[in-house]
Amino acid sequence: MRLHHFIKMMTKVVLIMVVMLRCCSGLSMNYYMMSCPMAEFIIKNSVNSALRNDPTLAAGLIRMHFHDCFIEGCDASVLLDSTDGNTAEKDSPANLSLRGYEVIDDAKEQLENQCPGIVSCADIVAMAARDAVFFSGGPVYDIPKGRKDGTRSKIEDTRNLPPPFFNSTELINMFGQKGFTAQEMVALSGGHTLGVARCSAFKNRLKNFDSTHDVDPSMDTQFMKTLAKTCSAGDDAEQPFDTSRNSFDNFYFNALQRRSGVLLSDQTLMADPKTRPIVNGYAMNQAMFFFDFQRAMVKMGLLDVKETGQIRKRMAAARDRQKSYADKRRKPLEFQVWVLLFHLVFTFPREFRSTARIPSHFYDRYLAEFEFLGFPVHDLYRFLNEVQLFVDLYLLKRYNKCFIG
Ligand code: HEM
Ligand SMILES: *[C@@H]1O[C@H](CO)[C@@H](O)[C@H](O)[C@H]1NC(C)=O
Ligand SMILES: CC(=O)N[C@H]1CO[C@H](CO)[C@@H](O)[C@@H]1O
Repeated sequence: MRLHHFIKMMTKVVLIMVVMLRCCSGLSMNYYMMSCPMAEFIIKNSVNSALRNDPTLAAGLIRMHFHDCFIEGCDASVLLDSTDGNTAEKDSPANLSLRGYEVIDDAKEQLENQCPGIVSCADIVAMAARDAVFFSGGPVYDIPKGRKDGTRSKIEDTRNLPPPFFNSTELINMFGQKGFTAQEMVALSGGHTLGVARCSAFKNRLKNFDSTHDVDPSMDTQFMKTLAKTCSAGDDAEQPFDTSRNSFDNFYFNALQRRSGVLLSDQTLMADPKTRPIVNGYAMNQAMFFFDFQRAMVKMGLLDVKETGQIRKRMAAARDRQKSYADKRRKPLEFQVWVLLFHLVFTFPREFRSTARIPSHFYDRYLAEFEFLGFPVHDLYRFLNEVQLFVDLYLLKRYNKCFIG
């Protein structure tokens, strides 16, 4: 009996999940599984709807995560506002073009309604970056959750960010200090497959470059003209890093091969024999870039994470430490049933999936992302009895309307 078999299998999965939850402190893939099972969905939904309106925000979200992690670890300090006598990271010149705060705020607001005080801003930033990568056509990957938010945000700390005029050696050193290999540094630089740089970040390459060259010799002459044209519109004029600024692909590395990298810190990766083979590899093999990028992002997302600390209520204000979150409000059961339903749909064995007539593009796209929800076993049985397990398209559509559309 297939149904019987399925229930038995699911019970096992749930048991394993419950054991996994008990075993580890600190960060984990399933960190919010019990305390805020909708966290992943809510964030993905905020990101997707914002990016559908403005796909250029994907770049902003990814860059935000990078800056957050490189300064004081991934602790959402990048989101803190300046106060009297303290100029925050946000307002440093290096951060002037960080964008996407509103997306994070929107997700946070919804999360506070669902499960107050549970999901940290640092985790939201990390998950939003991951979702932005996927939305733009990049790799899908899971990240550990459980970061806590920091309270320190100082403009001086932004000195830890690499400046656009760094050469390959300096970049390798700087990323090396954070524990990254040259290969990981190149893969992460591939984040520049999205977005733009403003003229102020590269105009030094166009005039009075160094004592022997007026123009950066590592740059293609035709591309030099393109950059010069962009800059004729002023310091804030934007130059896309590659030919597809909203699409996560390996065109950035192809541009470097054509000596058409926008920043000196981009082109130097091709100019330096230490990093050139990596650039060529990624330019030739997008899958390899995706694989390395995704792994390096997970690693970056773990930089100096704080496992003790606070969950900020709002992005801009550090939470009052005295306040207790012991009385975490649980979501209504009905809501959780919907979540479970959704998870079941995507964790169905293949035969069940076809029985349920779920369009295949649906689970192909999402399957990788749905971890099974941990529920006490008796709840699962009750649930299975209640809905009879048959999830038809009608239900799926209703679900979509609530949470995805
Ligand atoms: C290797 C050292 C890096 C340097 C020197 C660097 C520098 C810069 C600079 C100067 C800009 C343009 C800012 C502006 O003019 O407004 C920029 C944009 C950007 N950076 Fe980086 N970056 C580096 C690494 C990274 C990494 C590791 C990521 C993420 C994985 C990243 C993601 C981005 C994105 C997505 C943008 C475009 C932002 C937008 O269009 O709004 N960068 N970067
Ligand atoms: C990179 O920059 C450093 C510091 O400015 C310099 O000493 C070094 O020679 C440069 N390396 C290359 C390969 O240009
Ligand atoms: C948070 C924020 O956006 N800070 C600064 C970033 O850059 C803009 C545009 O220059 C400034 O207006 C912001 O103060």
